[in-house]
Amino acid sequence: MSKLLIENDGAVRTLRLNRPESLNALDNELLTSLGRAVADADKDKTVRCLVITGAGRGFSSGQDLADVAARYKSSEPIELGAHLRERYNPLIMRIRTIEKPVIAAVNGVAAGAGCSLALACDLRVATESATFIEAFINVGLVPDSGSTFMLPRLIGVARAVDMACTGRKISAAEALQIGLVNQVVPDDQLAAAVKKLADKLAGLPPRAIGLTKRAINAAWTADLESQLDYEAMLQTTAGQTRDHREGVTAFLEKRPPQFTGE
Ligand code: LHQ
Repeated sequence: MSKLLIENDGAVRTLRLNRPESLNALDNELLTSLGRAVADADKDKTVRCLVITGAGRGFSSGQDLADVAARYKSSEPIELGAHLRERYNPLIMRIRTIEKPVIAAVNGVAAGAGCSLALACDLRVATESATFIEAFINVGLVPDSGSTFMLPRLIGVARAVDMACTGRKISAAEALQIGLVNQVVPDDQLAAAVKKLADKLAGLPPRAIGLTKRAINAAWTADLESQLDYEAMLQTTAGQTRDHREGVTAFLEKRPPQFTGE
């Protein structure tokens, strides 16, 4: 059985981490497959929205600690930076830069790099029983895979420090309250809620969505003046799409727009 299941439903592609016995711990094979699958979705014009979720009762428990166990049995110094640079960082960059919306459908615990993975997505829909744990501190590590970048931006510095330094478990209800997730739904309604959101996003003009994501990414590190200029530049591009023309024409003709991605 593949460690990553790829499912297509119209223009929505779902990537399902499939190691339920370890709550979808991330081993090298799964990380490689996930990176490839995001790159493939980027190239595939029929995909307009990507969903990342987990099989079984977990979203992802982060780095597979069994997969790296050998290092801890040896007296050699442990070097984790190379592992992050090679496996995690390119994946996180791919998710942030793919010009399509990426939804994390958080079906259970998201811990360590599994939490970072959820944070790297554009939107998070969680079940009522989902939890978020910046588990790194519990094993003597700093948050990685983008958590130190995403967390303070999503929930503010004080809350980010709380999560990162205590490693405490955040419930879905608290995650919603602090802005860590966009939506919380009953456990048995996750698939339906995610489908509704993903179909909505997939029906919107893809180029404008991609450029919006680019603008919001840039805003995190920009000053106002350069961001205003960047918006104007992106708007020049968006303004020249057929979808923009279609959106305005449809509005004036009082009919629903048909966006084609051109
Ligand atoms: C696991 C894991 C797991 C393997 C549960 N690995 N099997 C980057 C670079 C390189 C190295 C280090 O790390 C990093 C970044 C990171 O991600 S560091 C953080 C790594 N993750 C963790 O420390 C989380 C460890 N897991 C837990 O704390 C708990 O399992 C959580 C809170 C996620 C869930 O607790 P429970 O719901 O009580 O489930 P459980 O603990 O009983 O786990 C179920 C099974 O999954 C169990 O296996 P078993 O054979 O006993 O049923 C666990 O051993 C296995 N599992 N996480 N990361």
